[in-house]
Amino acid sequence: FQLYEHASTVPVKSYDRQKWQKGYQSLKQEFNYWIDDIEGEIPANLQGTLFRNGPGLLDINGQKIHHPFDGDGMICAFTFIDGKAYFQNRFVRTKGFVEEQKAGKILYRGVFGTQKPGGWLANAFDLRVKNIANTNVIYWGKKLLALWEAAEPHLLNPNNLATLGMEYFDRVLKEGDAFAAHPRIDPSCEWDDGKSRLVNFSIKPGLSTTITIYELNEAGKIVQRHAHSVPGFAFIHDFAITPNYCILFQNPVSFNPLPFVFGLQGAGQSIKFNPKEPTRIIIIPRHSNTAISGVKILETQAGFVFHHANAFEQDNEIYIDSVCYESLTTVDPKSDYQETDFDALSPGQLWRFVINLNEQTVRRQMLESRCCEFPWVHPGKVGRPHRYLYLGAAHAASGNAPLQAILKIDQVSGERQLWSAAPEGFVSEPVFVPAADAVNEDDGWILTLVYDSQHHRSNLAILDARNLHQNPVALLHLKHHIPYGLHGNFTPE
Ligand code: 3ON
Ligand code: FE
Repeated sequence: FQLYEHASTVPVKSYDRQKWQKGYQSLKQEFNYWIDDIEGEIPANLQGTLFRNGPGLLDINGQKIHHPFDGDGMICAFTFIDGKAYFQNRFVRTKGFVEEQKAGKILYRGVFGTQKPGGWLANAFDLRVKNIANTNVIYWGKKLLALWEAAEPHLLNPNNLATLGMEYFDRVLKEGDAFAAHPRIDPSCEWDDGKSRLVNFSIKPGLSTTITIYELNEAGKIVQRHAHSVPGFAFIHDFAITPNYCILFQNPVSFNPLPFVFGLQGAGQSIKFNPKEPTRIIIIPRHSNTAISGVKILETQAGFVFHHANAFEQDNEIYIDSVCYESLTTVDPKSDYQETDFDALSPGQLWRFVINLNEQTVRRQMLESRCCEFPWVHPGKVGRPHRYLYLGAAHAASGNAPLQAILKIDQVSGERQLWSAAPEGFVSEPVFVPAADAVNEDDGWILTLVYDSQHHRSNLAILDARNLHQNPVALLHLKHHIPYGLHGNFTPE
């Protein structure tokens, strides 16, 4: 009996690692076609384009890259017109991509451990940065921009995804300047006549770190730029905004440049998490008329945050919901990312941090313990109190696992809705698109790419955000797979 009882409590895995791995194969071909293999029906009033970015190559002519975050950026576009969908994918023609494709071999080191062949001697003292343009893509001010946080944006043609060059915003950026991959769009900027603004940041790390904030108007022009120095090294991937503030998390990490400089490992692998030090929350006013004058830094428990869901101000406090890990997992130079032991890693979990500026305190509370990543809210709620949150999530309620489900959290009722693609499917970031005639905050669709490991191809799932757990409204079958990606945005234009 004991044996039987034991067996029944051992959870059956919702995924097979060998099947999960197959989603990390390069897609070398570039396509454009009308999607004709569709289950269900594309809503007729879903009009516009979903752009998304991610590593398209996991090898350079057979030479494996060390980690997907080092993969060359490949843009996918799904254009919805009158109930039909057109698909395109195209690599960003970065300098490094063009050179490496021509040479047929790895010519650049990557931040996450990709090395040129030939051992450490061949890599030592090569501190060049390959701008791989692989993290996000956004249409703003009539420009389609491919983003990678350690260098300048690439400008693309929104119609055919051709690379047009670098974007310097009327020379406000200088060659090699960073521009983060996580811009936020303030849907109505109080001191810009309620017009929308794109707010972004850049990081220049060192013994102290310079954080620069950029605000772009609807025409795509940088109308505000301010730089601030904070003590210590910082690795900051994302941030959040409210009408008055930018909020950045300086996770407790330190950087030892020597193994990177001497060719032993990538810069990102030389970042170490310090669990005994606090996370610092950096609050930067967006204009001069706020409750605080200048930058404020508050402390909370150690943790590592890549992504924030949203922030807002309420009763003189700042709320920020973020996906937090117990620590930062470093990418081991000897390890193979495809052999990741999910059970050995701590999951990302959703936390709420409440920052009291008057009392200079931070309190935090876990909102969701299920393993999750890639948080999204309604674009009209950015910087404002939101009711609903959408995340990629694990199929199982506990433990660390690949993302196979989309989770909707109702922060008013506490209700959860889960749509799962397990056991064969693996999801990506859920992009929320409001319906044109929306009344409620969840009137709209969730768009997510699902890798179908059984057929080795990807599908775009269109889910009704009001009833997320139901079958997709439409499932668009592509003719091929798309490697697991990072971020994207929908534009109704
Ligand atoms: O001093 C430098 C500061 C800096 C900005 C150090 C540095 C060279 C490491 C650096 C550059 C950082 C870069 C280029 C970061 C790029 C990150 C990236 C491409 C992706 C990050 C993704 C994060 C997450 C959480 C993805 C999760 C994915 C899943 C759960 C599904 O597969
Ligand atoms: Fe990100």
